[in-house]
Parts: sequence; C-alpha cells; structure tokens
Amino acid sequence: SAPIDLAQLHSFHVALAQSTRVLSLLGAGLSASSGLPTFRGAGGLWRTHDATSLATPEAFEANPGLVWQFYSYRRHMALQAQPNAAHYALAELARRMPGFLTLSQNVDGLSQRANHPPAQLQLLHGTLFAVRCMDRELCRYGPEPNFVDPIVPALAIPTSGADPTANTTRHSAATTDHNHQPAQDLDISNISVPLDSLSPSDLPTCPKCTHALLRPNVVWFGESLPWTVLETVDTYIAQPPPIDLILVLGTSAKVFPAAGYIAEARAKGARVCVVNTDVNDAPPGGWQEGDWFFRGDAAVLVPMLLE
Ligand code: BJW
Repeated sequence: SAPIDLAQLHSFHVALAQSTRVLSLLGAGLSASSGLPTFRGAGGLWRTHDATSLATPEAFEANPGLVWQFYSYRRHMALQAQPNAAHYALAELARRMPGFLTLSQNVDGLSQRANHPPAQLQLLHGTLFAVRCMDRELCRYGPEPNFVDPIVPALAIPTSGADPTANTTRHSAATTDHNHQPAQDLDISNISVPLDSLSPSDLPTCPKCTHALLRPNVVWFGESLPWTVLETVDTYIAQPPPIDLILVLGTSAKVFPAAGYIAEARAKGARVCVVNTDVNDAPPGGWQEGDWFFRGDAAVLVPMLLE
C-alpha cells in the first residue's frame, strides 16, 4: 500500500466521528486479500473469461454445465477463504452505529462470516450460497441456503495435479478428482474449457419439482436486483436525516444500479470516501471537492479508517 496521508486520515476520522448515517458500498477488492480474485482487476476472474458469457441468463440457458462449473469453483474458493480485517471492521462499525448500512455487491459470504449484523447488510447481487429453481412460474423453489461443496459430485473441482492433461483437455465427471484440494491448486483456465460431457442430469436439480435445474441465487446481467433489497436501500436513502458519508470500498463502481448509489448519496449531501488499489477507479461522475481517496489494500486501510 502507498503511505497513508495522515492529514487525510485525521480529516476522515473527524468526519466519521460526527456522522450518524453512513453507507458503505463493497466490491470484490474488499475480498482480494482473502485470496478471492476480483472481476475486472489484475488477475481478475473475467480477464480471461468473458463476464457476459458466464454471468447471464442466456449463458446458463446455452451451457448450464459451463456456468455451474464457474459457480462451483467460486463457491469452493469462497468456502476456503477467511474474512479479512476489513470485513470485521465493517461489522464492528455496524454494531456501534445503528445508522450504518452496508451495500455489498459481493456474493462470497465473507461479510456474513465476519458476523456483520444482517439487518445492516444488503446483498445487492445475491449470494453464491443459496439456490433457486430455474422454473419461476410453476415451481418457485428457493432461494434456499446451500453450502454443500461440491453441490453435486459432477461439479467437484478438478485439481491440476490430479490429471496431467487437466489444463489442455476437457474434464468430464469421470476424470474429476472428488478428493479436491485447496482452491490455490486450481488452474482457473480449466473453467474456460467447454464441458460438453456434463449433461443436465449431472447438474443440481430442483428437489421440489424434480425436473428443472437449480441455479445460484446471484444477480446476472440484465436481471433485476432483489426487490426487497432495492426497497430497503431506497427507504434508507430517502429517510431523514441526510446521509453523512458513503464509503466506496474495493469496487470499480462500473456496474449499475449499485454504482448509482454513490451519486444518490451525494445528492443527499453525503461526502464520498474511496478505498482502492487503483487510482484510476474514480466514482462515476468523477472526483469532487471534499472526497477522500485512500490508495491501497482495503484489508489494511479500512480498519485504520474505522478504528
Ligand atoms: C482493491 C483491492 C484491494 C483490487 N483493496 N481495492 C446504466 C448504465 C449502463 C448500463 C446499465 C445501467 N443500468 C443497468 C445497466 C446494465 C448492467 C450494467 O451495469 N452494466 C455495466 C457493465 C455498464 N446492469 C445490470 O444488468 C443489473 N441489472 C439491471 O440493471 O436490471 C434492470 C432490470 C430491472 C427490472 C427487471 C429486469 C431488469 C444487474 C447487474 C448484476 C451484476 N452482477 C455481477 C455478477 C454477480 C454474480 C457473480 O458474482 O458471478 O456482479 S457482475 C460483477 O460486477 C459482480 C460484481 O458484484 C459487480 C461489481 O464488480 P466489482 O465488485 O466492482 O469488482 P471489479 O473487479 O470490477 O472491481 C474490483 C475493484 O477493487 C477494482 O477497482 C480494483 O482496483 C479494486 N481492488 N484489489 C482495495 N486489495
């Protein structure tokens, strides 16, 4: 991390001490030092795998095996990871400030595992650890919590060591090593390989209707965020007194409507504090007078800011 500007840190501490209503908007950078790749940054999950080809309803329709393999890998990684000091500092702030609300774009479950008070945590993009039936009209099963890893045997994560051809040939359920290793042994390039050997019968099936596939309870591009979440956030923003601060932590702030909450909070008079390793990731609309920018690892900086 770059050396912290102590004058800026002091000015932020003064503002936080005078605040009663604070929003935080979390992104993948918050979990980066827990070992989970970000989406768009260096080493990002989607640098070699086109996001829109995996995180859309159309992709699931076209190749549910490939999309499930991607999510099975992400579930496995997230279960291996531990919350970091930033997750704990935010949970602690929530406990001491009733007017604090966290809006998390992260689906990794780490804020929950850091005991963030659930009433002050809104999951904008859902969670990896719940599933629902693809048949929303007749069946409507879920969302139901599900932490089983692998969720079905065919989605066990292959280890790169187990099969020397793992990085160049396609995996089938038959070549999968069920005694999987920690996530860091895994070569992510595996998931870009077409999984034409995975048939729908290998994939998680709805226990209620017993015929439709289950899907992860995340928000894909083109899908609406959960209505209850949108309503809770809108009510929080509309309700007086005005919001004092919005903390924008480890997000590229490129995905809407999440990124739009920064401007909404500003419009209510909030000052903006950004923590990011990349100085170029300005909030939408650019920097403004009175903003704070702390460059570096959120896991180091967030606890310093919130102490
Ligand atoms: C560190 C660090 C360290 C690294 N410390 N920092 C307005 C304008 C244009 C388009 C739209 C618009 N409104 C809606 C759209 C369309 C679309 C959209 O936003 N497109 C944009 C790409 C332009 N939005 C949608 O489709 C949304 N739905 C919608 O609008 O529905 C309308 C509707 C209404 C009614 C009925 C039907 C429809 C849905 C968006 C869902 C996004 N879903 C994903 C996937 C979730 C599942 C999964 O995880 O697989 O959410 S996309 C992906 O991006 C994921 C993330 O939550 C999200 C944000 O990414 P994030 O967290 O910011 O990660 P990165 O990688 O981008 O950034 C990491 C940052 O951390 C970087 O800045 C690093 O520098 C930094 N960093 N290490 C601190 N250690």
